[in-house]
Amino acid sequence: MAANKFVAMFMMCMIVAAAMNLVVEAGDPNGAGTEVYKKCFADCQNSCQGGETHCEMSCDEKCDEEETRESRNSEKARKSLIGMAKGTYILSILIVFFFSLAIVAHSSCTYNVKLKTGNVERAGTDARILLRLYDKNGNSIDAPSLRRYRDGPDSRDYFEKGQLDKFKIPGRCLKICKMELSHNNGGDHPGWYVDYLEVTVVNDQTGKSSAVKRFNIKRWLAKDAPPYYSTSVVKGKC
Ligand SMILES: [Ca+2]
Repeated sequence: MAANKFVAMFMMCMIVAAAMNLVVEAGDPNGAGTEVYKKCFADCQNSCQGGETHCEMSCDEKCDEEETRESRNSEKARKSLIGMAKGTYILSILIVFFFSLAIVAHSSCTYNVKLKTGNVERAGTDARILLRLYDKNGNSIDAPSLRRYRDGPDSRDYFEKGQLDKFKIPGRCLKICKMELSHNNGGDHPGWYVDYLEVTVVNDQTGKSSAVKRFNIKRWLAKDAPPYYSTSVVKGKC
């Protein structure tokens, strides 16, 4: 959902910056000058000594100059404000741009793993399970003790006969095409019959989920079981 927040923030920055621009543009550059003229003329007439016509003419001339001067000053201030608003506008766009770059650079994912132990005699194991998920470039997400990433209660007995166990592994975002599953051959009856493993990758920033990637295993990971006599398996082609 972070992407939606990002878009909302971006839109808000654009609106605020545009509004600032509009407010400044809408300001009347002559408004201040006209008020100045009126006040100046009134003051001037009050203090003027001489004939009415003489006073009007001299006050008009004097206040006209003052009005022009004031107009020039307010036009300068207006231009400076427009400059600032445009600066803010560009700055807000730059901030949002670099913020989005940072999000992309630090995108993280959660790997939701479902693991099905086969429904055959002594299929379960208490051995320590290791899972590695690979992308086509050989980059991997490693879970050296899968139980540690359990998506369920600690009290549950994982990797038992016929069970579907769930795990959540955090890591950087990769497109998974291969997996390696193995165990340390520890505990009583360590031999383990694995049915299948499924992975779904969820992007933590966008909340978007990949398609389910399923690896059918259907074999023993055991030192004493044919045909492999091995506690590790690699599945998937990249
Ligand atoms: Ca077993």
